[in-house]
Amino acid sequence: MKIGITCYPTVGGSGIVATELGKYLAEKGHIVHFITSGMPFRLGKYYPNIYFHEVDVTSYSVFQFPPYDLTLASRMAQVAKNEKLDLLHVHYAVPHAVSAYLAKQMVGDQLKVVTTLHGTDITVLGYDHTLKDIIRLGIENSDAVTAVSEDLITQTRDLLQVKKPIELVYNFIDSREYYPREMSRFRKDYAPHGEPVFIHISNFRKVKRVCDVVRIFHKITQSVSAKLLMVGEGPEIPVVRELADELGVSEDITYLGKQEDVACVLSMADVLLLPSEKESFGLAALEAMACGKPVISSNAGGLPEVIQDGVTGYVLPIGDIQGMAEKGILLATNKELYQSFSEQSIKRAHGVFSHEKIAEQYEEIYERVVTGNVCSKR
Ligand code: GMT
Repeated sequence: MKIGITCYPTVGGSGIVATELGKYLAEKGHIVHFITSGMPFRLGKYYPNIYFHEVDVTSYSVFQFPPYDLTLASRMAQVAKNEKLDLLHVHYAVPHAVSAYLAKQMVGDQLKVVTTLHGTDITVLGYDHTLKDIIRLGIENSDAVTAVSEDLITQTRDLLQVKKPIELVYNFIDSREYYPREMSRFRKDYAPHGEPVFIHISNFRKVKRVCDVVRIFHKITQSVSAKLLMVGEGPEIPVVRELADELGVSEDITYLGKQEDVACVLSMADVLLLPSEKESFGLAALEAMACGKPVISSNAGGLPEVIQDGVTGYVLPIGDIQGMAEKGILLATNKELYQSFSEQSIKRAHGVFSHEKIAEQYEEIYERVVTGNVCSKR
């Protein structure tokens, strides 16, 4: 099939999933055209069957704001016509599903549109009355719509009252990349006395409740000597640093910034802390599990669908700092329990969320919309 993919190309779960999906589909013989505002960050080198079309937004003196959505729609239509695309798979309803709808108007109904909802397009923007109707338009006019968790499907229905069937397709990890790596030599730099190492990975936005991470870690260190690795960059970093100073744990925290080789970084740690306020899926949790690292998380959004409470980690109410710290201490001090959680994490991540399995689900959806058999599974 000839597939156009649009996503946000910067670091972020949705961009990662879209790019990895495109790479794997190309490996399977599909022709994949990325139509994005910049080179997706996991697509830096040459891959056969993959093409990149940059959306270069025109600036013109009368425009107060550059018209990204319209430029994207035109570019989608151009690429679809030139390359005879069968479908556009867009990640994020706003504006990508809306631009794809416009592109379809220009190209004709033979161009099919599959929209994947990732989270904040619904759980944050869905509350915005100025955007609600246009998000609904994008969803209702897609030929198929998927969401990355059951929770996100429910939220989309509740917030936007969409009638369109929404299918569940979980996110995935490439099992050939996400597995436990031998990193003990490097781990020593951060935990020289064999201390347990906690890790947090995110874009350090408010919804991630990164200050909870520091508070949980602080409570843990009151019982066990431990270390914390902070991975990623974002607006909350200065706040977090200040809090860590206040609580006297700065010496035990290392900020690694953005990292490309997440599997290696995760392999230097023991437990991932993810106490988010909103998390439609929690790709970082899945990546950690795939590398054998249990996760202590909040029960936000789709996290309980990814982490099996009491088996591959612990899922506690949002803001339960004390409870999360207690579970951290438990995993740091009970070797047998930790071993079992670690093994179960690998088994679940590579079993339920493997790239082969999830890519097949997308291929079935593509096949269905392209051949015209649009009956949905839900
Ligand atoms: O988590 C973020 O802030 C980034 C955002 C994105 O645009 O990539 O993540 C969303 O999509 C990911 C991929 O489906 C999910 O794993 C994240 O849970 C989701 N984030 C939120 O719902 C806050």
